[in-house]
Amino acid sequence: MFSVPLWEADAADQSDPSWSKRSRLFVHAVVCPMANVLIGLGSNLGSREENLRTALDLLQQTPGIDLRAVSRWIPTRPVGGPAAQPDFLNGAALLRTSLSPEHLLQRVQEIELQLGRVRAERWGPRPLDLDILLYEQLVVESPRLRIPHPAMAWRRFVLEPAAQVAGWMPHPEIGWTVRELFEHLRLAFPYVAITGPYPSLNRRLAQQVAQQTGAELVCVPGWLKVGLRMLAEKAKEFPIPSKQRSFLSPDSSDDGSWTTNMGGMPLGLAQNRGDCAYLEDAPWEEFAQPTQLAQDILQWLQVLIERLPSYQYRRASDGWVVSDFWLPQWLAEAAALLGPALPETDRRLWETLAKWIALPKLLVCLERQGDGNPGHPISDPQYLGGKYKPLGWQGPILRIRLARGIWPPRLSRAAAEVQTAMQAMQ
Ligand code: A4P
Ligand code: MG
Repeated sequence: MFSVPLWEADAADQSDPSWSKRSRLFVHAVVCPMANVLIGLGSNLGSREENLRTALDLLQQTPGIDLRAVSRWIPTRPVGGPAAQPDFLNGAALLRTSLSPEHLLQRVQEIELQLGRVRAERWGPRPLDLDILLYEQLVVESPRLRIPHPAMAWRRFVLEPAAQVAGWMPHPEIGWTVRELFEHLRLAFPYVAITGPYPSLNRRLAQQVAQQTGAELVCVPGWLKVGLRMLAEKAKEFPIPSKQRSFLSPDSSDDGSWTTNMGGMPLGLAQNRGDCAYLEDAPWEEFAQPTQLAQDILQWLQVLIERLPSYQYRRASDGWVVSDFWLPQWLAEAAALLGPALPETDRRLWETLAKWIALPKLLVCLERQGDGNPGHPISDPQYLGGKYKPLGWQGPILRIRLARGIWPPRLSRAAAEVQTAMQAMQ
């Protein structure tokens, strides 16, 4: 073991942009015994302040933990959980520790129990809740432990105190610092964009969320009608290779719609609904000729771009807006499909366009199990960001994984999750 850890040298200048990279290298090399850890604290039962103070004392007394900074306590309204539970007092602490993430979890759970925590229901009232928000630049995904804490990136009761003690700490998956996440939360337009590879599910979820929250609903058919109808019609002209025939066949019904058949589950592809036909339930990569399709998408997007200046995201009131699409994803999908064939003029046009598009406070990505992995990378906003930076997504993202098997899935759980996230952002 080094007597002067690499860590000490790096810690001296945390504003250095290369710092996070070096610290990541360092953690993986396990050279240094001390890691920076951000903890979130909350209490809404008993003597809240005393509970939080005792928790900090117990942490500080733990061998291998050095308490470096503590935020102010912030009173907050409960987010999620049973109705009428008491208000919380929240805070954050920065530690340096030699404990592994698993040992630290064990220790914080012991402290929660010592303070009378009973795990009765999720998000229920508790004398003490200790969450490990960040552990250096580690990403941990196990059944018992997830780091970064999956909801930290959009929760006000987490980010506000966290920014006081560890504003400089980068979120390893998003790439923004805690301070940048908090600024985004404070300043971004109150807009939630719902995306994912199945447009009809995006639409149903957006409708449910808008209904439950009173948010303004912005739907694809409302302003992309012409483009999508043309696209749907175009899709019908594609030659379909024989191996895909059973998967994509003209429907026998009068309206001329197509259906796909995935494992016996019929899915609409291009359906005529009155005067408005639109693509449905067909991820781009499943089309016979993705490159051709991408070029068509680009053409229709030109139409959209011409119409955009007349479209206003903002309305008179300051209420929430929820959309059943996230425009840059389509642009990025087209760009990713076309690769180097993407014309330079289009590239520049969209970079300009990207600056006009309201940045969602939260991007919700509906995923089916299997999406987002190498089999279906194109539906993943972060993958797209890697492929085509200006249109990719780097901000907070709520991924909702839909159960396998039931198709189309019920979306009430997903809608409740989005609603809780919206509550947490206020
Ligand atoms: N677990 C996984 N990852 C972690 C992590 N990074 N840190 C596991 C800590 N624990 C982690 O947690 C359930 C299980 O999560 C643990 O057994 C552990 O193995 P829990 O503390 O038993 O239950 P919980 O806290 O009810 O559930 P959860 O999902 O952790 O909820 P959160 O995210 O902690 O949110 N509103 C306000 N205003 N202020 C709050 O502090 N807190 C919550 C709880 C909800 N609403 C709130 C607040
Ligand atoms: Mg918890």
